[in-house]
Parts: sequence; C-alpha cells; structure tokens
Amino acid sequence: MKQDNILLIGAGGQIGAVLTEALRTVYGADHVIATDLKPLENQSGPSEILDALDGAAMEAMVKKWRINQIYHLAAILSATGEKDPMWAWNINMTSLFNVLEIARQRSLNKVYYPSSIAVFGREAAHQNTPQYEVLIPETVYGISKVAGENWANYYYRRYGVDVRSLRYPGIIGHQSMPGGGTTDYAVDIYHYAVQHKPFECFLRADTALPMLYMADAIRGTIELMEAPTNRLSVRTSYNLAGMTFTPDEIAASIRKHKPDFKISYKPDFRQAIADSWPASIDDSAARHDWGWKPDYDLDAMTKDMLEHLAEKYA
Ligand code: NAD
Ligand code: AKB
Repeated sequence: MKQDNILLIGAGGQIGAVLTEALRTVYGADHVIATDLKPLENQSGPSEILDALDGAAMEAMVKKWRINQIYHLAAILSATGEKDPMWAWNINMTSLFNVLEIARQRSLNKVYYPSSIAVFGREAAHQNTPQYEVLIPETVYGISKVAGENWANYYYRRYGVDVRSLRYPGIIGHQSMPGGGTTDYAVDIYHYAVQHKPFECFLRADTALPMLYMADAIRGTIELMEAPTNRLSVRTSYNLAGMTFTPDEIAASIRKHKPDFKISYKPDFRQAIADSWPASIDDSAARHDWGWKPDYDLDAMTKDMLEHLAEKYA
C-alpha cells in the first residue's frame, strides 16, 4: 500500500463519494481524509467538515493530517451555476486558489483538479472536439473551468506544482446522485426505469453529449495521477471520452431490459447549455500519453446500472 496522505475536498459529491473509497483501497483507509461542507456519513476512514473557501482551515487540515496530495472536487456545476453566476465563480475560483497556494507553499507532491467538457462552446468543433480547440464557454461553470485549467498549467510551469486534470464528460454512476449538472438526466433516467416510473427529460430527444461510466472515470483519474510525470504532455486538462448518446438512445438501451419504459421530453434552460457543448470529444492525447481506454459502452453501462439499482431499490 502506498504511503501518501490524501485530502479530498468535495468528497460528499457524486464523484467524490466514489473516488474516496477507490483511493482508500489504493492508499489505505486512514490515509485518505474525506472533507466536504456537509458532514459525511458511512465513512470507512477519517472525515472532516471543510469549507474550501477557508484557506486557513484548509492549511490547518493539511498540517494536521500531513497531507501531500490534494484532490479538489468541490465546485458548482453548470445548471446550478447559471442561477447565481457570481456566487458560482467565487466558489469555483477561490477554492482552487486556496488549493494551488497551499500546494505551492507546502511543496505538496500532487494536486488533482477536474475540468469538464463545459470548457467548449459553440465555436468549437461539435464532433470529435480536439484537445487543443478554441475555448469560448457559455456558462459561468465553463468559464471557471477554462480559467482553472490555465491556472493549473501556470502553477505547473511557474512553480513546478504537479497539478493534473481531466476534462470529464457527463459522469454516470449508481453509487451517488449528481449535483446540479446538465448531464444529470442520464443518471436520473435509470432511477426512474428501475422504479417502473415514466421519465420526463429536460433535454430534447436528439441531444447528443459525451458521457462516461463512473467505473471508467475513477480508474482514469487514478491512472492519470499515477502516470510518470514525463509521460504527461498536457498540463491544462486532458480530453477524456467514453461514449456519446442522446436521450432517445439511452431510453432505447433501457428498453432492451425494460420494454415498457416510457420517456417524454420537456426541454428547459439546460437545453441551451447542452447545445453549446460538443457531441463527442477526441481523447487521443490521453490514450497516447498515459494509456487511457474506457471499458464501458452504452449497453454495458445500462446493464450494470440497472443491476446495481435493482439491488438498491429492492
Ligand atoms: P457534486 O456537485 O456532486 O459535488 C460537489 C461537492 O462539493 C458537494 O458535495 C458539495 O457539498 C461540495 N462543496 C461545494 N462547495 C463547497 C465548499 N465551499 N467547500 C467544500 N465543499 C464544497 O459534483 P461532482 O459531480 O461530484 O463533481 C466533482 C468535480 O468534477 C467538480 O469539480 C465538477 O466540476 C467535475 N466534473 C463533474 C462532472 C460530472 O458529470 N459529475 C463532469 C465534469 C466535471
Ligand atoms: C454538468 O453537466 O455540469 C457536469 C459536467 C459535464 O461538467 N456533469
């Protein structure tokens, strides 16, 4: 078992809850300190309340637990961010600066900072969006991720802080619920299907978006963090792809198991956000540099999601 001490910020969220447990199997339960604004339940290791806007509290926690790696997951996502842009900008940027400054001042080994497909806007190529593409996002969330990626690159080039980052697509998992994103429908839909309820989708039937199964996202994150430094050529954030589908296609995949499943469509403000994002992204840099390869396609994910959620609701 590896003997780094990891601070996970935003560990109560959709990805954080799963990543915490995955990191604990690699580094040992006592070496992964899970933190969030809210108290964390059912923890197999240490946890604390931490507001990522409070730099002094974050530094005290780094000292207390002798932290040498930070995974900074706390953020306000695309849909919630549009309801109060300045609030979202403050949380997303202030928390990142606190992490980067502590990493610089205390010479931490590594920092993980997730970015998103939200960095792209409608000027970017819609299909197979390249790694290096024009970045004109149309949400405050996307703007904060473009800025965050560039600050990550800056701290690496200027101060040698080993910040690593992935542009996640929409992440789908059975373990936790998403928090305020535009891709959230693709998680909710499985919960409705398993409970034999009809699902009303907030995106149009033909809205194609890049998505990734949670198991792949967690494995990819840990693989990136364990890759030798000299293999990494991208210090802003790597494009990461899994699959692409529309609401219509995910419903069809669910119907292979649940033929009576019904979906209807009532697009809301999230449609404009989805329309500004790519349909698919090119992750060849991640494949080339550190061997990224997703395991799950849409049907494999559907089967796994339905099996796990059936157990949960039984
Ligand atoms: P989430 O909204 O589910 O969880 C975020 C967590 O951060 C929550 O538990 C929240 O309580 C916590 N948080 C918010 N403000 C905080 C603060 N001031 N201090 C401490 N904690 C605070 O988000 P997620 O889906 O788990 O996403 C994690 C990261 O991955 C985010 O940076 C997000 O931008 C990125 N990402 C997620 C997806 C996705 O599909 N889930 C896709 C692309 C990128
Ligand atoms: C969101 O929809 O905001 C997130 C993301 C793709 O960053 N899931």
